[in-house]
Amino acid sequence: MSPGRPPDARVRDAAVARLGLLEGEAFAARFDLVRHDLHDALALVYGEAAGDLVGRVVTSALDAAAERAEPLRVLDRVREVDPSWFLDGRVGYICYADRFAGTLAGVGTHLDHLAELGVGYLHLMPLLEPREGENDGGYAVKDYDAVDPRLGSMDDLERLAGSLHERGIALCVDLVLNHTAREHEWARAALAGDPHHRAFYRFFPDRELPDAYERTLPEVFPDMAPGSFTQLETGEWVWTTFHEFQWDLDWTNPDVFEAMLGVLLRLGNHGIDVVRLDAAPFLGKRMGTDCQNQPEAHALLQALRALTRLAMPGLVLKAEAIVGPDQLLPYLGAHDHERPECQLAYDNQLMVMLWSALATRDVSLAAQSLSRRTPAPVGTGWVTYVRCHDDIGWAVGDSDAGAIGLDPESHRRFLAAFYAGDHRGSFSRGMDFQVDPVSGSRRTSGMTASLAGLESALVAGDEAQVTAALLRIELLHSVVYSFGGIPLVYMGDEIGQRNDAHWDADPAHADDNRWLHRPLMNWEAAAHRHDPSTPEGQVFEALVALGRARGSTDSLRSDAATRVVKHGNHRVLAHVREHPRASPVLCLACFSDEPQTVEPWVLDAAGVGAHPTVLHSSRADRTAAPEWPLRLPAWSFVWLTR
Ligand code: OTU
Repeated sequence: MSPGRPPDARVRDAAVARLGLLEGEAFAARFDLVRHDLHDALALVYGEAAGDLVGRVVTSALDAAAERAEPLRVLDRVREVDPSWFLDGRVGYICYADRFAGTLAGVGTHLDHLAELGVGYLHLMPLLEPREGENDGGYAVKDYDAVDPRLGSMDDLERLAGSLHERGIALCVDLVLNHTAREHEWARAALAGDPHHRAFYRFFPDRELPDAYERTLPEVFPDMAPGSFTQLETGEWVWTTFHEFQWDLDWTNPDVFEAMLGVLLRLGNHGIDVVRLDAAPFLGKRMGTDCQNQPEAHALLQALRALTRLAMPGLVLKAEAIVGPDQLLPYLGAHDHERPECQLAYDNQLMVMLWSALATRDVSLAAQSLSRRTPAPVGTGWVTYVRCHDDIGWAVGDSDAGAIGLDPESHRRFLAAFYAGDHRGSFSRGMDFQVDPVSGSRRTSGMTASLAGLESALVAGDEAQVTAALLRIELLHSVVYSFGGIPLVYMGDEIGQRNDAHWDADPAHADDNRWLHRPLMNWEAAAHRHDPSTPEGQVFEALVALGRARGSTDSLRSDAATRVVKHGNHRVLAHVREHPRASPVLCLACFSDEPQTVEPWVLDAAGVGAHPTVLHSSRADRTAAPEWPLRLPAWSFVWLTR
């Protein structure tokens, strides 16, 4: 198209007729912005069929815009003015609605708890209606248009979103794009032989193609769900990347795109602010590859983004892609072709690096890998976290390890052994997850407090170790709160909750030890959160204070710039945060059982002046005017500013 061509008159007329002059013109202007991206992205996947598909999906977007409730349109307006609205100083929180509060209505009764922590972003784990029995923590959805009846109804969800919005809290909900439960009506129709719905999934008459694909497919759950295909009673095979009851959708079928777009737009209109797109890397499959991060997966996400921008510009898409840093950045739209994609993605690398530094008392690997990263594009950002509902995969990059003289494979083995508690001198009480019988690789399950040594210290009644563990928990959060991105607190971590000793009591959970770290919220323990003589009180107070300090300066906003500073002490992680509206903040985190010294020349590199003041510091040391060389107590941190 030539520059200066007038906006598409047909779309404009239709939009003005449906939405009125103001909103219709705005819709047409947005269409003008996204139409090439939309067409090109769809053409990459659907070829010539993309032309007609664009017409149909733009109509769906217009329908969704017309159905959008007024309070949500108000949010859209405000967020179009400030598209980085979610990248401010807010703190995030993740929980399972049922394990946190029984039901969605129950969640609404605990908003004060969240407000105390400064939460402005609430991620509720999968809440759409799952299959009965084993359902992978809700990631096997039977009906995308219904809430799990045990949690409540769609009306309850809308009501909760409304009360959250009144408090300025954005609601994030999961949408599983890659697969449905085999009990979903599409899958049932496919099983019954309906050709339209058979084309929603990937069936194979025999093992020929599955074998060919499996030559290059890694296994996600090698222990509890080996292989990527499942044989049906009819003898044929269906693609199941995860469990046998999770059938992968065939996104090369435009009907799948339209159906899932409908699901996404309806969720947005129920008042969801952020949609977590589960297993995003898996949407495109190509023979001879690992079937992750393929160009089709990106094109599909770009098309979904173009359409949500069109219909509901206030909606944020978050990619759940637990992949290496080089594969990750494209999910935020940093491609050669620069088409906008998701606005948020998980910073898995930071999490792994923190646990690595904690076990080794050495930040060299963290500083090496975190310093060579490309910043997130403007208007996008990370979610940072100490723990989440999944296991920790020991993703240590070969070249980063090599750069500091570590053997990557033995370091990965060390970390898995350390956190499973198999290593002499380990304070951790985690468990191995998915030991791969072929490669021997192991991942780790466990709550933050148990991995950081609080569980072992309390059991041993070792006061000094309890203190050290509490400091380690605070230290880990200090980095997650200050590194850039929305810091996500994982339910229970705010009170130092330990592993669920009875995680395998429910037969549907028994072969998945990720339930070790998916406990019921211990509200009895949480009642002590204001009592500084308890572990609960100490962790909670630490997180409240971190949230407050974070919110006190634009330099700690999620989208402020981050720079890792290399300095003389390999036990202290140093990074600077910078924002044009505020003084820079230098964050120092001491990963050592011994006090550490930091030389004054780090101040020059950081640009915080020769006599910085303390913005916030660890409970281990509340000195207001530090002397140089700076002495940092064991497992402590300090945030310095001009
Ligand atoms: C996600 O994780 C969820 O977080 C898991 O809880 C689900 O079991 C899974 O999807 C299936 O729905 O492989 O080990 O790059 O790492 O999608 C967890 C993304 C997983 C994958 C991720 C997946």
